[in-house]
Amino acid sequence: MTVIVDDSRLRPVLAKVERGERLHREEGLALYRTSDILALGYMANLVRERLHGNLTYFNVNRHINPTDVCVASCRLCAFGKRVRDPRAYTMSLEQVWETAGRGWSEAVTEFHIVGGLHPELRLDWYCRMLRGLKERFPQVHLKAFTMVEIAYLAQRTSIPVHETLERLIDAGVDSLPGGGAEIFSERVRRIICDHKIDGAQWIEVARTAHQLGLKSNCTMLYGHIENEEDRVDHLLRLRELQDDTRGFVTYIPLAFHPDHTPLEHIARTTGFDDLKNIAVARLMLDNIPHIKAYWIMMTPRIAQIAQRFGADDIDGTVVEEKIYHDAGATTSQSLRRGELLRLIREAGREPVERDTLYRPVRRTETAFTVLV
Ligand code: V47
Repeated sequence: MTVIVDDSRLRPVLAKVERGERLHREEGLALYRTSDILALGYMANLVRERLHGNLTYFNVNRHINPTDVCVASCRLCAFGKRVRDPRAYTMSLEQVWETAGRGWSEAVTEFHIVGGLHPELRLDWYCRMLRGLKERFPQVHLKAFTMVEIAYLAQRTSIPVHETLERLIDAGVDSLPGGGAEIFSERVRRIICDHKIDGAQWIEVARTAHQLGLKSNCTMLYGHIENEEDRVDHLLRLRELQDDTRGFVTYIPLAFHPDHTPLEHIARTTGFDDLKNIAVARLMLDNIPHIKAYWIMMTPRIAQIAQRFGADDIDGTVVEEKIYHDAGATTSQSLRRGELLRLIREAGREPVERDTLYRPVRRTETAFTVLV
């Protein structure tokens, strides 16, 4: 087949992709710097279909954000509030458990639980929350707490990170979500999230989690003040850790949403850049199995097209989303399972309902079985 690659800098990259060879820093930069979006899509789709054929994965999940109180005050964020802010909320344990049960009749297979860095909630409170969820919803996978929350809990409790993680695992954490990584460049972090753990610490918490047997996701926040070098370096640091631990399951590029943040003057990302970030990720992260086009963040329309640009996952039903909607997301807060099926089928892909660890799920309206 003749493939037209308009940008001549991409020809040697295409040859490597066809041979299944690892791409390096300079090639990552060339991928980010090109406008030849169709060549990027072609190459990323080649890798995606090699790994996953025609399948696109989704899940039936529910987000729970127990508190928006946060000591970090990151400029990138519209969700976190100071503890004395009258708009701030913190759920009681009963409210967390009640929220978990609210939503669709369709049984969820995953709770995605993240929140702010609350100065008064201790490890013990989180452990009781997890135990209460496991008692009430024993079949549901708990994907809970970013590396940033874990580092903060460990520091507040003066317990090492590995012991903090062991206690959370004992209380019911099954895996970790990918948020909070932002972008590892220290120059950029000083501006967008200066009170957060740095990139090296994020990587070390992830390494410890993986060594304890936990799987996790990983992310990169793009579309603010970072440049192409920052993006490529971020991907390479994730790839390097993955070479060591094999603990990452899915990578999710996250487009910066500026509304109601101190960085409101920054323009929103375009569909072009969103698709480019999916494609470059698929090409550079050769050791991370899945690339997710998070429909809440990139809209269902672009998430559908992303299934031809390197993504093999679209995320799930979500039910209630706060972090992106506080920052101006105009997407709906939830999609029904049937709507996800339609989006995937229209994109010409075969939908597979998965659990958090990508085991296929068989279901009726109100119950499910994970096929192992
Ligand atoms: O941790 C915060 C980022 C993350 C903004 O692991 C912002 O399966 C854009 O991590 N604009 C939350 N991004 C989302 C997230 C996620 C989503 C879906 C699936 C998974 C998974 C993880 O969003 C935060 C932060 O990194 N964020 N504020 C903002 N204004």
